[in-house]
Amino acid sequence: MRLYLINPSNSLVSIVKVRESRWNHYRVWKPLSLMVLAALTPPDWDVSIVDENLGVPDYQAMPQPDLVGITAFTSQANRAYEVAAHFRNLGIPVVMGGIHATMCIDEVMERVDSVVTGEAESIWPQVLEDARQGRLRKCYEGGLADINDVPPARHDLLDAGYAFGAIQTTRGCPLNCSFCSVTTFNGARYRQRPIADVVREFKLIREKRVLVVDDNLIGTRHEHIARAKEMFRAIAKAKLRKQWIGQVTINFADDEELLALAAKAGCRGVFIGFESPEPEGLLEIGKKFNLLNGRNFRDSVRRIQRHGILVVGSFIIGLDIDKPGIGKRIAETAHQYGLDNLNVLFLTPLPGTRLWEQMTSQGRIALDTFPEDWKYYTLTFPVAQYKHLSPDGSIEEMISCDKDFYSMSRILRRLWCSFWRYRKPLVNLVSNLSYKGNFQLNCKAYIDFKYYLSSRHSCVKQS
Ligand code: B12
Ligand code: SF4
Repeated sequence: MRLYLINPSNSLVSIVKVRESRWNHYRVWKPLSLMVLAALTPPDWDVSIVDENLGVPDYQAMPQPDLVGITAFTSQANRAYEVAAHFRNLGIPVVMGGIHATMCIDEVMERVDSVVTGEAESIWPQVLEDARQGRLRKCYEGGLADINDVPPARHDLLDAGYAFGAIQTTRGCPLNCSFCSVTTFNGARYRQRPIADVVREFKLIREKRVLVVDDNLIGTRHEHIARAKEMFRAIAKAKLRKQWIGQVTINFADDEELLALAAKAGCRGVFIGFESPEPEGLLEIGKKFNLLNGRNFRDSVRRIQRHGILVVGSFIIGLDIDKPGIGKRIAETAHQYGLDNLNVLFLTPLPGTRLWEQMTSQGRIALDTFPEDWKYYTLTFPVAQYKHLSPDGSIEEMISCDKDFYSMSRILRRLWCSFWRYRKPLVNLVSNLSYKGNFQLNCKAYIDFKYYLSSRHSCVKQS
């Protein structure tokens, strides 16, 4: 039995455009979901993973599979349906799972043979057996997996074309920020994989650099942090010689021992959601956590950097409190905090989130022709109606923010600081150039997006 596991592309996502900006080579990440699914697949299946981010293959020329499994974030849903239609026309059954299939079951069910919701560990072998017997059910519910059942991913299946390997050590997040799907999808309980499993899996990764995909690698409570320390000790002891980056909450900065252990274990960069320069903004999206203990963000960022760890900060444009000028304000705040990189996104109501409920009930979803419009749900387009910012206005804010933070003079200043602080100017240069390159790609995409918006409006007026 031959199985294809497919990660669909979205040409509007700039970070996978390697030809247009070669720095993106460092930002095309492996689809870990499919590597885990492959690991859950019995050995008598011949499994191939197709990552369309590396190029769309000629499916016609490939041997016909017996089953196709597709994963999709919401932004990939359109392409997922195109791929599904291609194989279904050939009479090959298609199963779709992942975050979009879980949040939009009815839409997906109309376009594939079978939908798998939630985490797949407990249910995937059953799906395969049913497919083998030709009795696939319309829907399977995976729910939340027992974290001990997460197998080491099949790192051998995608072993070329990526600068980074990928691994997951925890699932779930208790914070439930209004715009984020993680708490709904992976649950509020923070589940940690056994440390021995993590170390064993790390050893299977061939790449020297690794993305730890956890939404919050260290967790929020005392016992979470204790486990993170234990894991970092074990990774350091195993002498894996990997350099890795991960996502954490700002409390990472509060514990010198934690920082030292992370650095010793190979941590070279962290991604932190600051979300808004204003306390009112954090309250609006339900991220009070960042406000605890009257934190000084600049000091927190410095403490992390002192351990040779780069800090990438994420902010959102489009909150109800955001007024014209927010772009410059974010750039200035990021500069004051001393961030190495800044990643700014538009507030986007993703299906299944509290924000989605709120904006739907207020009639504020601007791009609502689904499934076509899902391709704009990349967080890089203003898809909702923002309180004080028009679509054009919000794009202008984004441009002014990026222009300011990624001006050559600011980049050179950051390089200089990074040289003096932790002797890593090269990593800093690559990441800054990658963001700068994507800013230029995004500007082109905004022009097409504005054209799309105006043609939609004229269609609405005519009808
Ligand atoms: C790593 C990551 C990325 C990587 C992607 C790597 C890759 N190629 O997959 C990068 C950084 C590139 C990325 C980009 C984006 N991401 Co992202 N990302 C994540 C993150 C943190 C982890 C995903 C992961 O690897 N998990 C580990 C695997 C093992 O779990 P899993 O993917 O859930 O897979 C399990 C199940 O879902 C299921 N499953 C999955 N697929 C399939 C398929 C079949 C057939 C079956 C049966 C089962 C199944 O089985 C798996 C095992 O249990 C998630 C958060 C999260 N917790 O999921 C956000 C998340 C998926 N990202 C999100 C978003 C919004 C984006 C972006 C649109 C915007 C952005 N800038 O962040 C872009 C879009 C990229 C695109 N191509 O369109 C949202 C998606 C919400 C949604 N409704 O779409 C999430 C949920 C975070 C959030 N804030 O809500 N992301
Ligand atoms: S944004 Fe981060 S902290 Fe907030 S719910 Fe999502 S994963 Fe948790």
